[in-house]
Amino acid sequence: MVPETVRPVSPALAETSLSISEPAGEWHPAVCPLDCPDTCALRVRVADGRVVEVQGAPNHPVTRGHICHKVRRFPERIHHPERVLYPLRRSGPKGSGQFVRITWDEAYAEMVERFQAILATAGGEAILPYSFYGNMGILNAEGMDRRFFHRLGASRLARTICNAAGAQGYEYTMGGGYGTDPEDTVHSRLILFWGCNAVSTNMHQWLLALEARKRGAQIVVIDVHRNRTARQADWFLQIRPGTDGLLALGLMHVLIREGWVDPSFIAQHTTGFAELCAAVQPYSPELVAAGTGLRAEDVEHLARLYATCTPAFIRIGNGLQHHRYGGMAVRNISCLPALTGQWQYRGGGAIKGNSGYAAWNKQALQRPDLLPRPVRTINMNQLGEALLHAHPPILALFIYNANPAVVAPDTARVREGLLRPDLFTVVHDLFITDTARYADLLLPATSSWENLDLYKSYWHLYVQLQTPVIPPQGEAKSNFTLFKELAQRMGFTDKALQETEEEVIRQALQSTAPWLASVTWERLQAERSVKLAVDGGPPLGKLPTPSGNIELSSPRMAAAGLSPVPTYTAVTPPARFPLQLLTVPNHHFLNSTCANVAALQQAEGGRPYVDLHPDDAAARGIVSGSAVRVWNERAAIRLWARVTTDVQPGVCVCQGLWWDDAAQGRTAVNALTSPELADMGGGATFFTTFVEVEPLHRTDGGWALRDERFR
Ligand SMILES: Nc1nc2c(c(=O)[nH]1)N[C@H]1C(S)=C(S)[C@@H](COP(=O)(O)OP(=O)(O)OC[C@H]3O[C@@H](n4cnc5c(=O)[nH]c(N)nc54)[C@H](O)[C@@H]3O)O[C@H]1N2
Ligand SMILES: Nc1nc2c(c(=O)[nH]1)N[C@H]1C(S)=C(S)[C@@H](COP(=O)(O)OP(=O)(O)OC[C@H]3O[C@@H](n4cnc5c(=O)[nH]c(N)nc54)[C@H](O)[C@@H]3O)O[C@H]1N2
Ligand code: SF4
Ligand SMILES: [Mo]
Repeated sequence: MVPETVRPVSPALAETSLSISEPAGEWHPAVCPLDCPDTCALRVRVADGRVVEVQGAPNHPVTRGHICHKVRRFPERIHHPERVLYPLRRSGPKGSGQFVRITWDEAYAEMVERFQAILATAGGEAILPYSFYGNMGILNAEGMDRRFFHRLGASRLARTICNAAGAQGYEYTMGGGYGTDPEDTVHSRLILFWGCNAVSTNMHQWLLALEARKRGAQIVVIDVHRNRTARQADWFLQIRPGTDGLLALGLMHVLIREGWVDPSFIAQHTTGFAELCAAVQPYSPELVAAGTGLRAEDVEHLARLYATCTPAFIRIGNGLQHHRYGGMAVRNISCLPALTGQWQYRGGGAIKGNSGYAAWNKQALQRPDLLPRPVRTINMNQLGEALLHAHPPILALFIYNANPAVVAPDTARVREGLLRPDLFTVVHDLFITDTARYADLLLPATSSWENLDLYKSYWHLYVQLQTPVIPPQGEAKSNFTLFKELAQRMGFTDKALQETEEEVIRQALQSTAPWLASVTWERLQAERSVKLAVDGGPPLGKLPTPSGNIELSSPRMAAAGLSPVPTYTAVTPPARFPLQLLTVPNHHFLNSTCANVAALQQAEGGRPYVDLHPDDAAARGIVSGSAVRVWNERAAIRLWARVTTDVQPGVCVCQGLWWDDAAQGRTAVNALTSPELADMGGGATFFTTFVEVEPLHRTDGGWALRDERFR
């Protein structure tokens, strides 16, 4: 199949670099498809049908020619020798990764037969789609796939693994994903990176902060470990994990006590200020210091900075909400800009996520009306439990855009579920990931640059169009094409399952959201990147909260059984597992994507490390560079120790979602993480995980791993 349109780059994004000899090939505009807030505008050079070079689009107002190492290395990923190029059927035991090549006809026939048998005997709910945002394009991540599974009557999936708790916490206050225009943050005078490792995870926000710093801004980082961002901050506050909600209460306490609030903004744009004042009254800096591990004077000083450096901007990261009470932590922080009226100033305010503005017409895009009857919803954070114990049982699992055997919490249980002999598992991916190893059918996926798609960012305010720059590799198919063809084979005749990419995009753009008014198919074709019509940030007075205002006290929270005003709940480690394990993203992978690119593995030190404080290491006889066993009630895994004061006593940090490595006897770190749900939104609590660590010694029989003691 030849892509619909393979066009050279438009002049606006092309701006050829001044190299002495012109490199071979043609530049094409592209969009970074990864689940990263920056959603960069790219230009990619294609020579002899292969992507050979990737650069940031020089003229894009946010990308401005800069991109990360991961995506510079994308040619290696796209043309990786291990890419899956043909449909495969399992030929060995589940999990073995042994497959034989089959045709698409055979693959479709098998899926149709299995799905129809399940529909006839158990009903559609016995089929579960499992997907996330391996590719952020709406057609491939939440378009034709959703239509297909709705029509099938499959169980629905609550896609909660990333930001569900924090997004809900923010939503209670602000009504949705409405924050500051990041381009305005060059005007900020104080930038707080709060649980956000922007240097690695949101590099253009970091570049904007550097520009603000040149104009006099201060950069403050609040994090549990000295990450790459903290190293470059003007002030780094090292906080105990999961205590951010308490710090926010302390800041509000000081702001209100000192009268450092904006009464007219509060009166005009908020509700519940009196209730908030009563709620924060007990949280003195001394009390907050005791819980957060900070000093009382630091709490006072931060409050003073926040009150006096206007505009002040808070980048609320994802890290602080991957905790048991992560929803409330974000809820508390999201009240701060309202107290000092920061939303009035260009460069003031906060960003948790900006997805609210590009509000596609979701009904038109995903067509939930195709569901033949109401069905259950399964929380993706509890995939293991669902595969092992759901009633009625899940008989077929269809995984795409995701790698749950590595990224989901409690992967030992996920894998136990994937081993079920009676489970029919289809995986659609570009690689034989750890998840794909368990597939009965493994289908080859195109990379995003082989497809047409539409992208928004959950941080900046541009909507971008991708047209294919290379043809589908091998026999790979996009998610869009796969589900459309599968629908046809299933005998579904609905028009919604036959539409073209352009038709679906046009429908998604038929939205009542005013910010999308500027975005049309025609403009996207001509300009590639179109800015949303956001005028000065959140729609104050017309927020989609019940009152239309910023809700400092939220009746909806009370109705949901939560405290209507900011509050804090402490979590204490169990005596048996005294170390809190934070398994955070690393610099060179994107979740588990890119973890199979050798150069990027090397850049991360070649293997996964666990950072331990010298006191914790000494107490356990652990030295830097040695193999250690990290375990809890769920699993035991091997990692390598790095002894460093970048972490606090009682905390260990392991960066990056590495795949299994049989040679090193290593399993993915999520075997250890908690499948408990957060306080809000059914969110994940990866970081409320407690472990013990001990040295591992090489024995004649290999590494001594004594799992059986603890299982
Ligand atoms: N290089 C790279 N970039 C990425 C990703 C990646 O894997 N690699 N992943 C992408 C995705 S899907 C997402 S959601 C974003 C996530 O990116 P961020 O929003 O930056 O969130 P995290 O990296 O999960 O965590 C950020 C920081 O929070 C800290 N943290 C953990 N617990 C706490 C706490 O209790 N309090 C405080 N204050 N800090 C805490 C962690 O130590 C970490 O340094 O990044 C995206 N970009
Ligand atoms: N311990 C711990 N676990 C975490 C996190 C953490 O911080 N700590 N972070 C969590 C977060 S924030 C997130 S968002 C999740 C991310 O979890 P996932 O969304 O599962 O992310 P990836 O690991 O990047 O896996 C995406 C997969 O999609 C595939 N893919 C890419 N493009 C396409 C396509 O067009 N079609 C198909 N069919 N497949 C495609 C890729 O090859 C890759 O295997 O992980 C979560 N897991
Ligand atoms: S991963 Fe993020 S920073 Fe890197 S190119 Fe993609 S959008 Fe840009
Ligand atoms: Mo995420």
